[in-house]
Amino acid sequence: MGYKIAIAGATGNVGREILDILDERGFPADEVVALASRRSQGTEVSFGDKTLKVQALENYDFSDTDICLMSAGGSVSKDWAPKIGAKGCVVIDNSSAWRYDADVPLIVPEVNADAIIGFSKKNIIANPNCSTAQLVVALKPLHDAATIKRVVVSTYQSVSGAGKDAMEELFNQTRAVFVNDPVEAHKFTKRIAFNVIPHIDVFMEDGYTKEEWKVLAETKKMLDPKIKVTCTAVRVPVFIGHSESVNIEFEKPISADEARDILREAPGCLVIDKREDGGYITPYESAGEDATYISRIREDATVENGLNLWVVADNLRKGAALNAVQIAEVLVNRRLIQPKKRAA
Ligand code: 11C
Repeated sequence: MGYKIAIAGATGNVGREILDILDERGFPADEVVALASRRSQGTEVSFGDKTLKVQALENYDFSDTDICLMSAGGSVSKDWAPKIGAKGCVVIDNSSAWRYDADVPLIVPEVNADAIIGFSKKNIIANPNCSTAQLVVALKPLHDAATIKRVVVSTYQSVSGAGKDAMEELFNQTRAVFVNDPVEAHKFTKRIAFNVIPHIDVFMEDGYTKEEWKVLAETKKMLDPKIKVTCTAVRVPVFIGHSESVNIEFEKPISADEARDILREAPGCLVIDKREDGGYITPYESAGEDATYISRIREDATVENGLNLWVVADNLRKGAALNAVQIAEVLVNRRLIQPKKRAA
């Protein structure tokens, strides 16, 4: 008997990607249910060669559902995840609502799968922010080898991280520039076409943005609270794929060649690092792929035991949907949940 899975936020960028990934990976589901707000009720979404009719989240009874993969925004998660969890359905939540709760494991399976064990306190597991997910996949094997002291990250984040409307805004602005129409900004604070914006999510009191804060808080929670992390998060006119320039200072010596060998063997990582024209990955090439790509591995001679890396991943997949499905696979493969008994 397989599992019954609900996807909350099934009409969004990440929800649709979750449906594709469940199908691609042959997740052991007997039934998959697409949920969204009442506004989207009746909309159709694809699941493999099937079409699912979207049901309203607020009318759905979770009692016989095993796992809810939720990507419906922070306020929906805050309200609904505890109610769904109380019905005995494990919520894997893609928002930032539960990530920093001490009773909610924050999981990237390649990094801290064992921490999942704490999920039963609230029946909620958090999926990290996309920029953190790819970062920790690359950092974990290097931390194990040479102990990271400090990381300086600059992100180059695609517009799909801000949703479907943001993708449309990049498209419309780009076209407007070419046909000499006025360029209108609604979703972003400034024009994104042919521009970059050093602002993602809200500003915090210390001058950092919440996106930047998430990278440090989540890296510490998943990898090691002792690691110092600082970040500048930037939106770039790319549709899919977040890129990161990562400067790392280690306690122990580690050469670029050693790091390359370690990363080549590391789960979830794919090294593309030829020191020649085109011998590196760009976000365009990462779109639709599962790997966290690492390029431009080189020593930083300005600090003791320093390395620089270029890390790229599909933010909708490893940064969101794929990681959520991998968490569900950990629950199933480790037999941490059993399918509920359902009427035939
Ligand atoms: C972006 N990283 O690129 C954000 C999207 O906390 O899950 C994901 C926000 C989050 O805009």
